[in-house]
Amino acid sequence: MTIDFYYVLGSAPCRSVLLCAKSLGIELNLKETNLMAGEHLKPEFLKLNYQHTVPTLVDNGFALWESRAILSYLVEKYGKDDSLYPKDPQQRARVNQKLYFDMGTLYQRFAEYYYPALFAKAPLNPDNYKKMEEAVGFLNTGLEGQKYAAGDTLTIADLALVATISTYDGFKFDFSKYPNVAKWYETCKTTITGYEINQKGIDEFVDKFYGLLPK
Ligand SMILES: N[C@@H](CCC(=O)N[C@@H](CS)C(=O)NCC(=O)O)C(=O)O
Repeated sequence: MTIDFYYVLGSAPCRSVLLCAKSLGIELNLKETNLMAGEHLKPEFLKLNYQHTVPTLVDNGFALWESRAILSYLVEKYGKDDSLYPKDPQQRARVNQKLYFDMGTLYQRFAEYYYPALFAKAPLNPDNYKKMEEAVGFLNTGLEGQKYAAGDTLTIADLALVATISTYDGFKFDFSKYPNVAKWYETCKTTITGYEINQKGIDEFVDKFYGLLPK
């Protein structure tokens, strides 16, 4: 059995999948993909993923992209139990809610604030920073009275969210006004199997991009 994994270590969605593989004890056949060199636009990659994004997983011929879909697939296919992605409909709904929040709000707002400056030399828009703060505030409220994002046990929602929150952290977001997020982030760092891989990716992302921000 070979599971090919096309990825960039600095990318948040790729890091969440790497964490999931560590938690499940699955070995991925790592295929680092150089986006700057356009490797994701080559015909052989487009045959796997016409949307040309990383992460892309190819499990014995089955190609899948969209990191959160990959996370749930890996747990359903390879998890020894359902703890990372509970089968109970309401527990699963809570996990899905956080995954959609991560994709559509938390990560999206980071991208809306920073990407125009990083990739199009546009000025930073303070209104969009407020939106990022609001999103972290939502996460903070949701974490009240619980250890992890979707309840008291670690799920794939935490893996996706910690990849995003650590990206905020790499770009020096101040979590002091969000104590539940700060506490949960520390819990994630110490309880997620193989967390170091996420840190390594963040360091790479920050090294490459933080210096490009307008002064
Ligand atoms: N929602 C997607 C986002 C994937 C994504 O946009 N990946 C970026 C790298 S972080 C990429 O591959 N960009 C190249 C492109 O879109 O051509 C996911 O979670 O997998």
